[in-house]
Amino acid sequence: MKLWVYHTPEQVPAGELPDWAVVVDVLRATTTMAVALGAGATAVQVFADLDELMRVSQHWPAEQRLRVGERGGKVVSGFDLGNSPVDCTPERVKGRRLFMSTTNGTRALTRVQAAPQVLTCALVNRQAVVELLQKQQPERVWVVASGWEGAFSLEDTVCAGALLAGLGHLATTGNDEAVSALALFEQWQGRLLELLQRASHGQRLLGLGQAEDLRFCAQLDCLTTVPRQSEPGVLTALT
Ligand code: 3SL
Repeated sequence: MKLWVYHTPEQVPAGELPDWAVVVDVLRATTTMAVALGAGATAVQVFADLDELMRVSQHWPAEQRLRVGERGGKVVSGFDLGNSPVDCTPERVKGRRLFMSTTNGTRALTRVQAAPQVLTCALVNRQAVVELLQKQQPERVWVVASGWEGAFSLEDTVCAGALLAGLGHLATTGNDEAVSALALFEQWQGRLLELLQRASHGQRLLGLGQAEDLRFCAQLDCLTTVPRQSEPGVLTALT
């Protein structure tokens, strides 16, 4: 198995696809997806565009849907939730489909949605994703970090490194970004919360009063749910 790491969806090579794509947005979209599906949400449907989300979700029964919208770290006005994993309690999400649009994470998913297999990964479900990769052994895997508006992010890169560390000798690195992601994880693995607090998007979220979200997202391997694309743009739980 060979892993390539891309720091942003824009870096992903045009006109090519891997066997598997693993999308990462530790703060906070892919953490929230793992929590919501683990808590009984029926699916998470992602949209790059808010108007399209409203258009599609209005055909869904109101009691079976939740609209999740985030821009700039804040809840989109009129939406039910704003991409905080701690809001996704079973009481709130069980039996419902989440219609979700976030600044970067949902865009990264849209970029690779044509790949034969698409998963999402965060620190919280890293080991579950490692185990799935160990079992299925795809040849070419792209780890696509969401970054922030086209720029590198520490939190997504450390998660890509955690994935490589978990795979150990089963995976070889396909590009320099993969080598440096592994080095970042090796350097910070005992201080993940501190790294998230230093990251620019971590700082942005702290400024918005989201310290609890950072603590939650910094936990390694505490969930067993793997969100997997079951149809284009729709993720369901693999447990
Ligand atoms: O960029 C994204 O997709 C979001 O996860 C950002 S936030 O953490 O919800 O602000």
